[in-house]
Order: sequence, then C-alpha cells, then structure tokens
Amino acid sequence: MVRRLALSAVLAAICLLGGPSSCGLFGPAHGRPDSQADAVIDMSFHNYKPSTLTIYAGQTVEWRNISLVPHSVTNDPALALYTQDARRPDGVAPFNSGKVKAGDIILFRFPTPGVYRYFCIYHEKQRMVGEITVLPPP
Ligand SMILES: [Cu+2]
Repeated sequence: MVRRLALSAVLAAICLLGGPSSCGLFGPAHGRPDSQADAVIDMSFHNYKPSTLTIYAGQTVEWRNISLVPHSVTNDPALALYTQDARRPDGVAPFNSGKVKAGDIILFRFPTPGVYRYFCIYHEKQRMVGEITVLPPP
C-alpha cells in the first residue's frame, strides 16, 4: 500500500516508460501527478499544498517533498501532539510515511471513503496539517 521511491528513480522510470515528453513532469509542469498518481500534494516549508483535497475511493495521492527539510505524512493519533490532527474512517488503520527526505515522494492509495486528516511529525506544531476527503466511487 505504501511505496517510497527516490525521486531520481521515479524520474528514470517515467522517462523510460513514457518517453522524453514525460521527463518534464517534475520540472516546469509542476503540480501534475506522475503516471501512478491521481493527485499531487507538495510538501513545502511548513505546509501541504493543497492542504485539502477531494478524491474518489481507489485513487492514489502523491506527496512530493519540494522543500529542503524532511517531512512526513502521518495519520496515527498516537504520534500526534493534538489528536484532532489525526482522523480517519472507522475500521481503517492509521498510516505513517516515516521520514520523507527532501526531493523524495510518497504515494498512498485510499480504498476506503471517508475523511482523513494527517500531519507532519516534524511540523505539526507549526500546523503542517492536511485533509483528504475520499468520496465513494462515481
Ligand atoms: Cu514537515
């Protein structure tokens, strides 16, 4: 369910699979997802952009650390300073990306509809918090 890949490896794979035109995905065409993701969230200095997102069940979200410091995508209330920053539907296990280094990406697929609120372990205090609403499949 959780994959973590070095950005360079992803770029190389995309360039191999998709040809030269897809090699610019992480360059000027900033904000577009790679071939495996349905939406992209940038992890900037102390925030997620966008901080709220709505997707359909089964879709995959890609977080990109475009900053110079590590971040995380964490949904486990046991790791939160404020429990309201970690929210997920009943019966769904919490997730935690661990440390996502500068330049790395992380992908999560959301099979279950509901509201997910997540935070960065390193910057929750600075209110690095995001929310994803997962709708039932259309
Ligand atoms: Cu952070």
